[in-house]
Amino acid sequence: MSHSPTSILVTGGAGFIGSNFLLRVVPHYPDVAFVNLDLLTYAGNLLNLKAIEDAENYTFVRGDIADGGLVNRLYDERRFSTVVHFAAESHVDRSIMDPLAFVRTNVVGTATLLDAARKTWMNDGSFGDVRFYHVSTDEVFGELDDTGEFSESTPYDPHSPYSASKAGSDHLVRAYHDTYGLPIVISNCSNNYGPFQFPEKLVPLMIVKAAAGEPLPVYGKGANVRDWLHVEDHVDAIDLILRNGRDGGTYCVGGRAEMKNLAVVETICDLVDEALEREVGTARKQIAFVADRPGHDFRYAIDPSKLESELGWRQAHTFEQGMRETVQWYLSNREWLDAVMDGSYREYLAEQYG
Ligand code: NAD
Ligand code: TDX
Repeated sequence: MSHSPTSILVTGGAGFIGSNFLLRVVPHYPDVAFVNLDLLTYAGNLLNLKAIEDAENYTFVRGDIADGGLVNRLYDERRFSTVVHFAAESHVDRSIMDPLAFVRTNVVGTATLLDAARKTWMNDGSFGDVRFYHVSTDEVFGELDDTGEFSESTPYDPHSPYSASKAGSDHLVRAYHDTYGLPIVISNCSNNYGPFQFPEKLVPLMIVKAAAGEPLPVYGKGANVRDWLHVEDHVDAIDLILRNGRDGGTYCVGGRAEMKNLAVVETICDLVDEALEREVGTARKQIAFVADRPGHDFRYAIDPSKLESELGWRQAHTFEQGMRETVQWYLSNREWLDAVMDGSYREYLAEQYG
């Protein structure tokens, strides 16, 4: 059953994936009204949205998804047909240092949005053409050893406070569907890379540090494996699932691009050397193996075949080309980098790496 959005609440639209989503859909659907609700934590940045900030079909509201008064008022006033829920605390290392912040935003915040949807959208005992889209992660499935892939039927087995809080939010979304009949879809995606990612995550952190000649902190032996997907391919999948995914359905999204962390870092090193016209091999000398992340999941890999066969999704970026463009983007957007690397970021880095 397809869904035709008329008015969309996007949460966390100033973050990495949310801003890439808005940059694509706001110009693409001029007849759809978009409200971006974002608290602007350290990870949210309105600079990401410069290209659409004056669009007639776009409004920004600064606020907390766990603030029931604000959320209920927005639903009442704006009569959303649709929620696309990105807002979250998203960094695993931070969740180890401050787990309760993750429970608050990821669990309580999601529950607040769901409950407002239930109350506003239920009319004479039924829901019309409305949809709550929950953006989630492959980390809810736990970790794999050397073989196998996660799919829609993989049991949940989260290990970090981040992934446990995301698993909790997924369960709540499904509970609102099963208990109240709230129309929902969920997608669980692998690691994203691309423009506008806060430089605490592996890819932008390594690009920035490689270019600056600083040590590149690789956890453990760099043997952990992640499955990489360009953020624009994720955003494409979200738009497709939002409109054409089955009610109550779950979709796994991944890039079929599994790599050991060390190989990702070495690729970035060589691309940075090339771009800065240095001798290739220079940045690799900066690699520094550091203490492992506690509870570090060994391997993630996604089988996206349901999304491919049911909805015809195909990724447009290869890892090689996507990473080359991403390195170029960070090296040529110094102004953006300087703006996001504010005091709190430096403090955090100092805390993490001394
Ligand atoms: P991000 O950290 O870059 O952005 C999160 C955004 O949410 C920020 O703009 C922040 O200001 C906002 N936010 C945080 N707490 C809030 C609150 N209480 N109220 C309102 N806004 C709040 O995250 P991201 O990487 O863009 O991830 C977006 C979503 O996608 C998350 O739900 C994450 O779990 C999921 N996801 C991310 C990846 C990835 O590789 N980055 C992969 C799969 C799934
Ligand atoms: O400095 C580092 N050194 C390092 O070796 C950092 C920041 C990371 N790593 C390792 C840890 C992981 O194995 O690189 C891998 C990727 O790390 P992150 O970029 O922190 O991502 P990850 O922990 O895999 O989680 C990401 O993908 C799933 C996102 O942050 C989540 O929001 C998403 O749900």
